[in-house]
Amino acid sequence: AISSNLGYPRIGEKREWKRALEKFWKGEITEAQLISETDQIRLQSLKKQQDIGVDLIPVGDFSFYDHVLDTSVMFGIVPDRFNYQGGKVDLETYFAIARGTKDAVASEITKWFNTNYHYIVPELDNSKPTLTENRPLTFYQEAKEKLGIDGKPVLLGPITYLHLAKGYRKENLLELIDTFVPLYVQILEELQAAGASWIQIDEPIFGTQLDQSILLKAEQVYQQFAEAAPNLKIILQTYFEQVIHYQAISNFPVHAIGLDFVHGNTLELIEQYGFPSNKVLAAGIINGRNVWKADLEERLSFLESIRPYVSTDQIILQPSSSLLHVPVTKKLEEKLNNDIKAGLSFADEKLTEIVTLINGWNNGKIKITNAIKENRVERQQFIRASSRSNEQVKQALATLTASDAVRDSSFAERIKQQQTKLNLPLLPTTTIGSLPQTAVVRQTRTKWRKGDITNQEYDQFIKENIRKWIAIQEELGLDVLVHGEFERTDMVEYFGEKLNGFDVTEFGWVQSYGSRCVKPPLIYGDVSFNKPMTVKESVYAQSLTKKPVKGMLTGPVTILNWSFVHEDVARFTVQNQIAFALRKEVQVLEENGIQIIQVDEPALREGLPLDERKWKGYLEAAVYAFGLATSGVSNSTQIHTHMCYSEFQDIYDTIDALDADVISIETSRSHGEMVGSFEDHTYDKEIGLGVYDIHSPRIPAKEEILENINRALQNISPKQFWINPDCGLKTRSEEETIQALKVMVDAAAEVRNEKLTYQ
Ligand code: THG
Ligand code: ZN
Repeated sequence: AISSNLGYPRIGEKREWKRALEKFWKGEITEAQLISETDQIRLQSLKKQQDIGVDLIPVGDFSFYDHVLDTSVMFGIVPDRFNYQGGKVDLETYFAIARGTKDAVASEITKWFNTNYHYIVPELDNSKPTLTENRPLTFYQEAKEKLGIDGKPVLLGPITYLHLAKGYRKENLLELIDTFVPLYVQILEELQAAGASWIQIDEPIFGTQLDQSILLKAEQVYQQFAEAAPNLKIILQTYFEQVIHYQAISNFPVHAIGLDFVHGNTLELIEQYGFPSNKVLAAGIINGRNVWKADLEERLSFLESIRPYVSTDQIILQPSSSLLHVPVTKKLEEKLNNDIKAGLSFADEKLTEIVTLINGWNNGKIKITNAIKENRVERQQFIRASSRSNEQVKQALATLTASDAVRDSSFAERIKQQQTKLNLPLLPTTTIGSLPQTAVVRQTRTKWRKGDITNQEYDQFIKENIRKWIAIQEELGLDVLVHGEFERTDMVEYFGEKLNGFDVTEFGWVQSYGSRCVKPPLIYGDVSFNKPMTVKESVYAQSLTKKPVKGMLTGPVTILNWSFVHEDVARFTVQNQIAFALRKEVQVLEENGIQIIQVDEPALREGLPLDERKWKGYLEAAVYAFGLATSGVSNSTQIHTHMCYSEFQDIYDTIDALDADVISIETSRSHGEMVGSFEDHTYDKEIGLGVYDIHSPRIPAKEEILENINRALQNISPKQFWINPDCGLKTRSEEETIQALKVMVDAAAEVRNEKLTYQ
């Protein structure tokens, strides 16, 4: 067996990549400097993989922004508005597509399968694909010349690439695939001529449901690839899920099939249908999506269960997916508790695990090496750490039943009591939660974290911001106010720092989109409520005004989805533990006079499993957890939730089942579509749809907002409708925010008067 990697993080150990990019965008370094800095990061990463002893090292996985965009520009797919004239796409155009210019809006970004990584959606429209550069070849030659690495170029496959693209009609997909085949063929031929031995062609789309016609086409395509470059060992690589059409794919005429043995039940597929004796199995057996140390002895015995179907020399051991989704190395973490650190494994450590497995297994006989013994000792140190277990929480959860996750009364009854208490006008106005985080806010937080200012000074600073913005919101005439979340950076990290069972890292960054990164908290043990997390700020804000101030929490589904969760209990159990802790927070807010509590679930839709057969279980668990978090309050306390733009139709019943009194949905970039979905469904609870796009620095015109409101009111009763902007005000300036909200409040007043007159 040999070892392989599918992709390495781009960002560098200390996010050097991000820093270089952002400096370049600000004009602080030249293009040549950007290139030289990123060359260095890339070569260091290759060198590290070489030193660890990885046999097949991926090349061409590097990107200046996103690998889907890299694929687009390689094929000359550039939207007309960027005035592309043919030939190699320069960096300026590349970044213009990703980030927009003052004359042309950026291409859309969207989530990469079920991960937290976002790619740039290819816009095919009428573009004619051509090969503008052989990217995999460039990177193959670089690694060979500079480091003597016979790398494995990585290429996004045509079936997946075209499924992710937009700007064509579904019925033309098969023909469209044919127009790309000659370009792929040229890439493969040139790689073969340059002496490459392997190529990894990524097709994660095979983890989703596909039509028979696509599968047949895909088989023909790979037949053409194999014929074009017979000496190139093609690995058809899938990941993130067990493949749905295993029988079809395992017979594709390629050298190797890459399968994810961590997510889904791939072993069962092999046991049922076998594995072709003329192919190599690239087995993803180390989790590429999580940060916990694998149990290597368990992995070895897992390999033994694959052995009846594949001979030892027919196997490649590798992570389940690219390591893009995990941080680079744990070696920099100096503040973490030792027991927790012992249980961690980031990208470098995962590659070491693979090499250790190879040494322990290679000749087909399991040999317990020193490295495997060490793995056992360190894992036990983590597993047995006393801080991980909380019997009280386990017992409390064990006694819960379905009725613990539902409100006391129906919505019809609750809303009457809430109206009496809140006395809100028709079409109430509010915002989603965060208010502008100025440079001063961010600098002050950094100073506080470094210990340059005291807790008291920091608290005082946050209070001043809250006071300032409560006054602004009153002045604007908003009906339901927010405290502004000045105390929070990333919302998940904020809760992660405060709940038991969580910890946060110093350098555990992963790329989210472009140069933007997130630092997911670690959930290392049973989760429980420690002390109030948001009460101080909410209560202070409420003390300044007679209008209701919303309490602001992040929901259990989102906290789970955006964290690295340990693997020894089921995810849904951890989700319920988080929900149970939030339930306590919700109750404490209520006890302290907060009458409206918003529990956001922006990640609910994006966490849907790739395999539709798993949707039902996922959604039922989500509804239960949300209910557990929010049902502990009296009827007269109003529960809100918020979701970011999502293909709402897919989860309509779930949104209804969450039973939130009010939901707000980010919509303004697709207002018509979203509103239209209310024609087909009756929704009886209250709802706010973003009435202007906060992502644009332009102040919206009143007419524009009126149009959005009136369009919504064609399908939604004014008695149910709330008026709010989209989420994300924290990224806007104070000036812009105030001006835009003023227009929104004006527009709301105008519609309100009309409706009252006609009633
Ligand atoms: N939190 C978490 N995950 C998320 C989001 C989130 N995943 C999906 C979505 N939101 C991703 N969106 C963003 C938006 C902004 C940033 C990252 C992801 C961002 N990050 C700063 C950066 O990279 O400069 C981090 C700065 C810092 O704290 O040092 O701007 O909201 N968990
Ligand atoms: Zn949102």
